[in-house]
Order: sequence, then C-alpha cells, then structure tokens
Amino acid sequence: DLKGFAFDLDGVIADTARFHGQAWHQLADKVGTKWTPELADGLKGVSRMDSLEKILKAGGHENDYTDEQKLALASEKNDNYLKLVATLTPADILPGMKDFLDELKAKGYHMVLASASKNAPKVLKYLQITDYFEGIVNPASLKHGKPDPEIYSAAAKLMKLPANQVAGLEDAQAGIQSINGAGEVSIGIGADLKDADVKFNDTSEVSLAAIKEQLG
Ligand code: B16
Ligand code: MG
Repeated sequence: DLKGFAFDLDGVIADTARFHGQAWHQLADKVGTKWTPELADGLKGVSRMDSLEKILKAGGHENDYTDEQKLALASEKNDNYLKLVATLTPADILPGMKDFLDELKAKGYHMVLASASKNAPKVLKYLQITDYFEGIVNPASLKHGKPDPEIYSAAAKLMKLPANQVAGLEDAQAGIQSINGAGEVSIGIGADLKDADVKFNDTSEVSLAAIKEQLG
C-alpha cells in the first residue's frame, strides 16, 4: 500500500517551466543558439549546469566558454529566473494540486519534494505550501540528476519508507525514469510519458481515487 508521495515541482505543482524557458531562451539568444520547442522540452527536470551545456552544444558553442564563464552564464540565467518566480502567488498552483495536497494531508500520507531545482524552497514559499512537506530533497547533495534514481531514492529515505510504498509524480520523461529506477510507483502527468505506471493528461485529473483505480 502507498504511504508516501514524492513531488516534482516544475510542471507538477506549478508551471515554473515557462519561467525556466523564458530565462533559458534569453540565454540561448545571448550565446547564439537557436531556441526551439525541442530544446526547451529537453531541459525539463535537467539540472542548471547540464541545461546550460545542452544549450551551448545545440549551437555548437560548447568549447567557446571557460568553466568560470559558464558559471557566470548560469548565474545570469538564475537571476532572470528568480525575477520571474517572484511573481508567483497561491493562484499559480496548477489546477487540482492544492486539493490533492489537502487530501493527502487529511489522510495522513507522507509528502516530500523531489525537485532538481535549487530554487524549490523559494517557489514553495511564494505558493504558500511549504508546510505540506515534511522535507525537500536537497539537489546539491546528489551525485546524479534525473533520470538517475538517486533523487527519488533520497525522497523515500526522507520519509523513512521502503520504495514500494512510495509514489512519485512527474511531468518529464527523465523524472519518470528516475522514479521507475528507484522502484517506486510512477505517476506521469502529460502526454508522451509512456513508461509511467499511472497516467494523467493534466494535474486536474489527479486524486487518490483516480490513482488507485489505475493501479487496480
Ligand atoms: P534550478 P523539477 C527542474 O525542476 C526543472 O524542470 C529544470 O528545468 C531546471 O533546470 C532544474 O529544476 C534546476 O532548476 O536552476 O532552479 O536549480 O522539474 O525537477 O522540479
Ligand atoms: Mg518537472
């Protein structure tokens, strides 16, 4: 039986992906990489420095910058991202997710955040939902990002639960792979997540009953 839920943040709790997208788009223009929907999609769930590398590579610029210059580019992107994120309010919680959090809390489920974003604590604060979570996996403590299972294994550990009692919610393929690799139940939100154990088209469909129905 499921006893705990690990949440991805971007694309599951709030649409911060559009802010990441805007800030990376600005950076892509600056380094001369053409911004495409495919490039944007490939950055979902990917860490800040790995995202930067992907953008540089897409334009053939991976050898144009020193490590120090790359850190400066990443920090410039983050400054722009934080300005956008500061506009978030509780009204920006994705449809149905506040009700789902309330349902889990009322029924005594464990809840933690398994986001690759170092800005996750700030985002939760702007959305005013920090208190729902008993912990946030610190992405800085991880050796490998999604799709590696490490972040979702760490989430189960935070809740002191065995993997088979944990479900993870994700909107990105890399995240679903991470959950599956950790041996947890994967809940995919959005099209094209064929490897997810439970599938929803969007957040408004997510509820305990709907999850249990699909699990059979
Ligand atoms: P930051 P998630 C991920 O969050 C985003 O999907 C990804 O686009 C971003 O690059 C990554 O966090 C790192 O974010 O620069 O704020 O540390 O989907 O795992 O919640
Ligand atoms: Mg995500």
